[in-house]
Amino acid sequence: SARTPFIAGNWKMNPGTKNEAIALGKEIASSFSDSTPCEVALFAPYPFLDATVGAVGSSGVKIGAEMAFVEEKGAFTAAVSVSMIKSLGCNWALAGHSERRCLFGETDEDINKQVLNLLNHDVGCILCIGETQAEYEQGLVGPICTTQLKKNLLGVTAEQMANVVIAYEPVWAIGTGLTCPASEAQDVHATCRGVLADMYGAAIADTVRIQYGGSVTPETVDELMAKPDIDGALVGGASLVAEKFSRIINFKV
Ligand code: G2H
Repeated sequence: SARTPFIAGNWKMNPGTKNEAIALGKEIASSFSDSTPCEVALFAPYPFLDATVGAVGSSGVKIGAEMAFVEEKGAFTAAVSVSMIKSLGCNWALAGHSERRCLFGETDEDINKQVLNLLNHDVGCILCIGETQAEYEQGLVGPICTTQLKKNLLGVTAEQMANVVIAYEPVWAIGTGLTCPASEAQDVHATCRGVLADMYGAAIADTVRIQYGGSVTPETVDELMAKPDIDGALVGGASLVAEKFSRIINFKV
């Protein structure tokens, strides 16, 4: 396809110190070259965003926030706005990661507001969707992904979809070492692309990158990336080990 693959690291509440973030950012940036077959971004904790932007320098690796609050400024203790992260040189953010949904109670409506706010600030958005283990066992993968896409993208224009990437992350595969088999992930990605086609038309749906996330490793990335509707990966644990993440971004097709 004409879609440029996109692989991102989600550091979550790691690494532990600014110096570790700098070292990891530098090492990852040094493995990104003209022959790297994808766009690369790292999502870092707020206190380390500035230093990580500096660490990757002019390598071309993009740095983003793991979420951005929907208000512009004011009395919102501990919250961080899109304009704040933009002022650090970050033009990407995640929205709707399952940990935000499950552990912090973010609703589909909250996530929809975050997505719209990012796009209205011209910041790229990786919208994370995916079913829980219980939903998976009940055969609800298609309906859950469809509902999340429709609710979370409500009001997003066709033009704004150029700044949207979808990450399909089955919650039961996150941090568990259980990777969703590539063929199963491919089926879900095709379903998601069909939903996007219903919403925006086939031509736009064909341009949207859909990443797979959930225990991606150097051992599983090549097979995933060979699938026609898998356009990248959102990598947690393995993005904290430079050697592993370097191999993942330099996947072999
Ligand atoms: C899923 C993923 C990154 P991990 O959350 O977003 O994490 O690769 O550790 O399963």
